Amino acid sequence: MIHPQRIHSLNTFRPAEGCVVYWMQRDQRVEDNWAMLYAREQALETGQPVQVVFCLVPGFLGATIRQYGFMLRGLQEVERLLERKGIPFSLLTGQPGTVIPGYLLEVKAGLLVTDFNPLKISMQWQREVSAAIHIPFVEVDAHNILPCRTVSDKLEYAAFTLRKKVERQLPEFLTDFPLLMPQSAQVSRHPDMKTAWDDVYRALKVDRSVPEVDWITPGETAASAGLSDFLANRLEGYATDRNIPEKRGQSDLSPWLHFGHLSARRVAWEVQRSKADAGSKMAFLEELIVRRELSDNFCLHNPQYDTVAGFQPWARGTLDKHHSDAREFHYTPEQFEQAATHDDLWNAAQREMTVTGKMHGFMRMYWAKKILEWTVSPEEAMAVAIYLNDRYQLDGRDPNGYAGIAWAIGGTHDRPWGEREIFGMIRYMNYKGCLRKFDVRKYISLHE
Ligand code: FAD
Ligand code: FO1
Repeated sequence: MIHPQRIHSLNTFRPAEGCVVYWMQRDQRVEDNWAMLYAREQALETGQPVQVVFCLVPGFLGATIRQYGFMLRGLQEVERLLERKGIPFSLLTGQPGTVIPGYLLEVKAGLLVTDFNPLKISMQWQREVSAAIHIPFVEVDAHNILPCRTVSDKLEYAAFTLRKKVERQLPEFLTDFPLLMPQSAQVSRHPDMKTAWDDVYRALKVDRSVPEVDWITPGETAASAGLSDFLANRLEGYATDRNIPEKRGQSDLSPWLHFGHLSARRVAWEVQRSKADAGSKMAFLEELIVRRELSDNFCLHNPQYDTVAGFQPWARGTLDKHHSDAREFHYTPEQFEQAATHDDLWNAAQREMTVTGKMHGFMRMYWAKKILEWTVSPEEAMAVAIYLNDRYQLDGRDPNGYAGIAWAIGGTHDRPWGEREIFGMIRYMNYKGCLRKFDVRKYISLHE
């Protein structure tokens, strides 16, 4: 049932007696989750119970209460939905390398399953846990439609090289999900065994100066409703509307995709079957499948994905050549953060992000490219863009963000363009270009 190419063994221990534990990280949902289905399947095969654990790590990549609040409410629903399936859920707090091994001993686990995440921090957690356990440890790619480790075995330079591989393999992987089989309530959990979510929320050591947002509800039930709303109202016309920042032409699915409340495969499955115009379906699937999976490929095969060192040689060369070009404007991280530049369009995009937690996709390109233009070096530009993106975006701290910022500032997955000041041959974008493309005044008025 689970495609073998989704499964990646992290050690060579043979299965031992004991329960199956799914250490949930990136794919924070019960249904449509290949890692959950694999853990359940292994439990059925060995006649053992399965249970789920999530390790709450304070200070994850600079996340604030905006992201942790969203995530914790989504996890509360995970616990509720698992309860209905007779599958226990436990929330641990601390560094995974410290708390997971002890937990596995306590519950006498015989197999540990986790989901796939190409970010360095998650790979580090995986290594630390792996070094401290003596039971089989298996990673399942529950995030990508085509498993990242096998759709390509190398760093892809552009969408077109990955697209060919995606098109060839898609039919094999874009299959439907089976429902998660309930298990007879193992340990009928004592009510006070349930997670004290309010206490967890209050006790969490996290920056609370970035307010939570209320335009989107976390969790897999709300995500599924959000998908239906997009399919019914915004997929038609997506091909043209998605690049008009003053319109709500995008799906607004990224926060749920980032936290795994929604499976990309579910989205692709429903989009393929929708009656919307073919151009919009194709444009959307290109973003959802090729662009998104290209980001995972970028982070898996290029550990320097968040630095200038991760740029292609041609890009590093051209930016070096223009390293000391005069900058007409220069802003400090605080001025950027307060949307205090000379550019009213850039300021509006920054405010959209700080207020709503989600900047329009088209504006993210302009936003990041101007940071390159108004800082003293590409190194400073990367640091400022990643800091602001991951502090304010609900969908931040994601491979899509590191790939998107590297695209904008370092031409990753792009080609060389005509050479100019500061940018060298990195694609340039400017205010005049925006005026030609959309109603700048309208967009600015929406984000005063
Ligand atoms: P839609 O247009 O509805 O697209 C649907 C889905 O397709 C998205 O949720 C996403 O999973 C995928 N997708 C769309 N565009 C891209 C893209 N360019 N690259 C990769 N996947 C894509 N995306 C994030 O998830 N987190 C980030 O932190 C992030 N930072 C970015 C920073 C910059 C500088 C740039 C240029 C892009 C960034 N993106 C990021 C990619 C993209 O802008 C967002 O995924 C998209 O705007 C999310 O909104 P949506 O779900 O409504 O998009
Ligand atoms: N993953 C965890 O396993 N534990 C956490 O405490 C955690 C916090 C967190 C906060 C913000 C955020 O955007 C992501 C967070 N993640 C956490 C990771 C997330 O679920 C994904 O694994 C990564 O963002 C990779 O996409």
